[in-house]
Amino acid sequence: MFRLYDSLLSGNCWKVRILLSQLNLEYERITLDLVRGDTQQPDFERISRFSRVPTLVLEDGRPIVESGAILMHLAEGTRFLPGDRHARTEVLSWLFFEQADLQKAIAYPRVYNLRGQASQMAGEIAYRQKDGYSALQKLENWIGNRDWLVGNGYTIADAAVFAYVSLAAEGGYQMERYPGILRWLDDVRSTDGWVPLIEGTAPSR
Ligand SMILES: N[C@@H](CCC(=O)N[C@@H](CS)C(=O)NCC(=O)O)C(=O)O
Repeated sequence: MFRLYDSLLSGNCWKVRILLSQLNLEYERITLDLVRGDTQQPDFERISRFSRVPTLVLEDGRPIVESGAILMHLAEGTRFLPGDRHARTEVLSWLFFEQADLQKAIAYPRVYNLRGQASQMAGEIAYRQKDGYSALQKLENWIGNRDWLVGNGYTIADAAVFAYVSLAAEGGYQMERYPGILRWLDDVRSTDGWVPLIEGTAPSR
């Protein structure tokens, strides 16, 4: 069975759990406490070379780090990753764009808000949001006249970009500016096997 090291509120971990569920794969879930410093413990550092979650341990014991790499590995040979070379490369483009332009721009303001540090970190939040709004506008321009990010169906590109973009309001982003994104987020939530960030809760909007 796969083993997934994750944390409760991480969007990077959530995208992996969404795909594991959509592929109907069983896995052991080990939820680390980041505030307590679980990722810095020597036992975990031996498993995860970047000392971060998500880390997926395969059935043969080999670990995979980086959420995008985990998604690529799990989706290989399934309908969630196209076989066509150009389409696969388009999927990769979205995985890179999500990590470079969206993820931190959303995650940092979100964490400051969740930890009640919004006023203390106002300058940093504004700096991150400037980049984040620019990336969200690029996403809106693309998805505003398409159903899915790549080709005609849902792929891991959608799962990867969905996670943090759907949490952007928690980072103080005014998402009503982006009707195309909001429609697409709902479409992702409606895909078979989709799971919420926290089990048993309604999707947050
Ligand atoms: N690029 C990485 C980012 C992973 C990441 O930032 N993980 C955070 C939680 S979202 C983490 O483990 N932080 C704990 C730490 O850095 O000690 C990915 O996509 O997997």
